[in-house]
Amino acid sequence: MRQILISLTLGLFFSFNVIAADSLRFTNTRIPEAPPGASVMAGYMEIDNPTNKEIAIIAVNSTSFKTIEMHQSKEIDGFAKMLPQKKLSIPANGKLVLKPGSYHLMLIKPIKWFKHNDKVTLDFSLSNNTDISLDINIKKTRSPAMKCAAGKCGGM
Ligand SMILES: [Cu+2]
Repeated sequence: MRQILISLTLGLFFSFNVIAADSLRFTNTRIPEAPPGASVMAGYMEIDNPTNKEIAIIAVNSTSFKTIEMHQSKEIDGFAKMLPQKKLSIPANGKLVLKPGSYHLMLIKPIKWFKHNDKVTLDFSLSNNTDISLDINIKKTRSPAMKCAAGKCGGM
């Protein structure tokens, strides 16, 4: 009887651990290089949620930037606008793609000029009370650098 109890407890503990480790998965993470002196950079990535519960990103922080906002680019009355988001929700067993012209991270006021192959660390705070840190390399790209509409970046 005692042995059955122990294995039951272990079984529960083990499956709990598996669920806990099974959080958001980030792929194709990239931050395009911006010209020297640029006040903002953009972060793009694909985020998969392999769990059975919706998980939201509720904050993103980094020691490399003054502040990081979550934005959605949208065309409103013919003008491209960036709408600050309080959170980015990734549906259960679903996916959210951060890409130019859509959802993205707005990396505001880099502490220095980050150039090709420099690395920055982003810390994601999730709604399930976990944190995920990602190291992302700056990449020089051929696509034009993202501009803030009319000099406005979110609440700035
Ligand atoms: Cu933006």
